[in-house]
Amino acid sequence: MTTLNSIAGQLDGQAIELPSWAFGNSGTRFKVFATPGTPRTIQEKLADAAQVHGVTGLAPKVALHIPWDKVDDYSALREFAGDLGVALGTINSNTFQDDAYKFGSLTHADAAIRQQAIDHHFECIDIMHATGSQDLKIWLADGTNYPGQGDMRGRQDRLADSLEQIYARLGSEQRLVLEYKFFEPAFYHTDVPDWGTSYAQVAALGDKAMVCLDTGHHAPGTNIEFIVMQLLRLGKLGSFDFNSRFYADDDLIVGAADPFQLFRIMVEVVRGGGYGPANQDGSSPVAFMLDQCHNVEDKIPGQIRSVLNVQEMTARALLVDRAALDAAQTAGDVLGANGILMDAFYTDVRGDLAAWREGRGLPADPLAAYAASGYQAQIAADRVGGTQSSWGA
Ligand code: PSV
Ligand code: MN
Ligand code: MN
Repeated sequence: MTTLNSIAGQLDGQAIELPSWAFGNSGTRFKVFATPGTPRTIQEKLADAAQVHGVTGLAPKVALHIPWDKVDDYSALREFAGDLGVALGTINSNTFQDDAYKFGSLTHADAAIRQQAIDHHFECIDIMHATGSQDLKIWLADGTNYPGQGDMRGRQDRLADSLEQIYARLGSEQRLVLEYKFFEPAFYHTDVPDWGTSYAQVAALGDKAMVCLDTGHHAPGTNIEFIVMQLLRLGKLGSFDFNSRFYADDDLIVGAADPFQLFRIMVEVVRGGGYGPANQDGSSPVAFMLDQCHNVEDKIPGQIRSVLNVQEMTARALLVDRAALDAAQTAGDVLGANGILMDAFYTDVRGDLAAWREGRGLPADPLAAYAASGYQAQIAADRVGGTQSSWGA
């Protein structure tokens, strides 16, 4: 049996990017609950994200959503983040909140609106140069609600053309990741509904275009780890948006709804070479990001819980005795092979990870350390007045 000691080194350097929007108020279409201390600016969101990194050592980057996190000077924002001990990460474009995009953005039949959406992505690439970000993440709300409403083929062709123009603007170190989602906000057809469509679109672009897999964007019962395996096999898994779901795109804390699924995903990530330091040819490994909203729980502890969940399942995945598993699989030992996987899954790594943290100057219990820090009371007292930032604001 592999012990945590033998894989501890592989946990060093694990980085899970936090979404800036997880720190703002969010809710459902019924109610957005205000929480005392909610950031009013992107600078305050960065300060909160730095708290998560400070107690876990796992979250050195923060993803921005444009225009939610729009500022005048991105180089200054980069410096501000650096002073807090974090860096700016993925830039997320947003073509889902303007009236102009009611019938689509990069797929729109009207050339002027399509150009507006392309120009927005050019602006995002300019921002990436200033922030030092590697990835431009594109998620499109494009789709239709009724059969016959749009020409699905024409929309796919226009999407390919739009992406080609955006791709051509990328710097040599920059990547484009295309996120898929099977439904919502469109309910009849979505223009990038599945990994196959995303793969087909990015494969036509080139090496710097990859697929983004959001764990909440699949139909119930989908074998997500199979998709992870296939995309890694094809060299096209660029990034994860981690979260968990019970029903639709719930955006709950990763690993909360189905820890076993997170484990199975991480097993395939490790198996497929998607985990670890940058590849020797300089290409990046898979980027791990959270895409969550905290509707009723405190946001900073919610993010701390999330990155710890990812670390725990990564550790358990690294504990899988690969040689024994290969042998059992080859021998057709069905229950033996399954037992080897389950042994790793059922290993409680929490005590060992607390020791791992202490060995690196981090608190053994990050949630307790955050609670004891007084930060939550401080921001609740300080951040009065102004407009609390919320999802989409
Ligand atoms: C869409 O549901 C999505 O997962 C995309 O990643 C967006 O950018 C994000 O949510 C916004 O929260
Ligand atoms: Mn997402
Ligand atoms: Mn989503």
